[in-house]
Order: sequence, then C-alpha cells, then structure tokens
Amino acid sequence: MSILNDISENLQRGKAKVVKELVQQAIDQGIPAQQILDEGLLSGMNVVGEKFKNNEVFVPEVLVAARAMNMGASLLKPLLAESGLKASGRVCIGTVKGDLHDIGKNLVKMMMEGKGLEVIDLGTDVAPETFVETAQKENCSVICCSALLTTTMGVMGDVVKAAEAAGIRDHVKIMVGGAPVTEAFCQQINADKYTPDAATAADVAVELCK
Ligand code: B1M
Repeated sequence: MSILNDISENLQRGKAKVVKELVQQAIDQGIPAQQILDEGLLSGMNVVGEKFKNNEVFVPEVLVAARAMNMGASLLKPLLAESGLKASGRVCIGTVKGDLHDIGKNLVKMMMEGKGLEVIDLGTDVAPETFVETAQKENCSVICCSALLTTTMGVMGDVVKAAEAAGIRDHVKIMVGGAPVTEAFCQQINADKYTPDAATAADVAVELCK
C-alpha cells in the first residue's frame, strides 16, 4: 500500500510533520492502526536501524526519525487502545539505567493503557531502586523493564535482585523486553516474563495483574 510506503520513507528522512499528516490520512482511509504501525512506522524505523548499524546514518538522523515515529504513534494511540473489555491493575515501566531508548517502551505503555491498565512511566535511565521503590509506594503488581543495549540489559538482573532484597518478590512480578532480550536471558536473571513485542507484553501484564 503506497501510503504506508510513504510513511516509512518520510520517517526515514525524519519528516515528522509529513509523517503525522500521512498517518492521519491512512487512518481516514480506514487502514487498521496496527497495520499503519507495523508496515509504515516500524518498517521505516527498521530501515533506519539497519543504516545506523552500517554507519550510513548517525545519531542526529536517528533522533529525527525517532521523533517522527513518536509523532505518528501518538495519533495511533487512541485506536490501538480500543480493546473492548478493560482490565484493571497498576504497573510501572521504564528503560533501565544507562539506556535512553524509549520508543519501544512507549509502545508497550500505549498497549498496556489500551488494555485498561494504569501505567506509571518512569522514563529512561531508570535505576533498579527506582523501579522497586515505585512498585512499593504505588502498589504496582508488575515492574516492566525495557532495554535496547546489550550493555544495559544486565541492569534487569539488578532490578530482580533489588526486588528480592526489598522483600517484594512474592507479590510483584517482573517483566522484561527489548530487542536484545530473550527468553533464556529472562530465565537466567530470574525475571518472571519475557515478551517479544508490545501487544504480547500488554496481554501478559493483564494476566499478571489478575
Ligand atoms: Co540506538 N542502538 N544507540 N539510538 N538505536 C540500537 C539499539 C542499535 C541496535 C543500533 C545498531 O547498532 N544497529 C545499537 C545497540 C547495539 C547493541 O547494544 N548490541 C544502538 C546503539 C549502539 C546506540 C548508541 C550507543 C549509539 C552511540 O551513541 N554510539 C546510543 C546509546 C544511547 C544510550 O541509550 N545510552 C544510541 C542512541 C540512540 C538514539 C538516541 C539516537 C535513538 C533513540 C531515540 C529514542 O528512543 N528516543 C536510537 C535508536 C532509535 C536506535 C534504533 C535505530 C531503533 C530502536 C527503536 O526504537 N526501535 C536501534 C536499531 C534497531 O533496533 N534496529 C538502535 C523501534 C522499537 C519499536 O523497537 O525498542 O525493540 P524496540 O521495541 C519493541 C520490542 O523490543 C518490544 O516491544 C517493542 C515493539 O513491539 N519491547 C518490549 C521493548 N521494550 C519492551 C519491554 C517489554 C516487552 C517488550 O516488557 C517490559
């Protein structure tokens, strides 16, 4: 579908305003929000990621693409959130210490809110103690950790240890995710659930909050 290609191309060029307009047009044409996200925005971001890896684009270009991604995704939020039955429960979410990537974390948050969960967003560069203190103070059933760097994913293990030290491990579950994270890593650090994408993360969080 050419409008989805246009979204992807303009995202790659960091044209945030155009991306926003095209996303609105795609919505108006009746294209499902999930398809706009997957085949327009995320497809463009994947190309940027590959070019970044190959040193064909650099941090400034990636940042403007990320901004375009977030602007487009903000229009999709209410549509992705239309999930019928609403669940209840409270979770906190953040990208772990040392890591500033927040696009995936924001998508996970968006999907969880869409399912009716109350999500406390701690932002990026979040210390293990902050996750644990927030879960204690705010009565969260789940701590959700996102990491995009192989150098920061280990911090998720520190979150598990901090939760154990605080004595909350029996009633607060820990979910982990992000591109370098795997099921094996989740088990290795003794976290509760790994999910590969935002939609699955939201479904699992709803189950854990029950
Ligand atoms: Co960065 N970066 N980056 N970057 N960046 C990656 C991650 C990288 C793979 C690029 C590459 O080399 N190919 C690479 C990591 C390599 C590695 O660790 N092995 C990398 C690097 C090296 C860096 C820097 C070190 C570069 C530098 O400065 N030299 C630096 C680090 C800064 C820091 O964090 N301290 C850096 C900086 C940046 C920007 C700031 C420029 C920008 C971030 C902007 C922002 O987030 N606001 C950026 C970006 C955008 C990327 C890429 C291109 C795209 C990431 C992204 O947003 N993807 C990325 C390359 C790539 O991934 N192809 C790259 C889209 C997003 C929707 O996917 O976050 O995976 P993702 O989320 C998915 C799932 O993983 C899952 O759901 C989401 C959707 O379904 N998910 C969860 C995520 N969290 C979850 C939690 C869950 C469950 C599922 O449960 C709790």
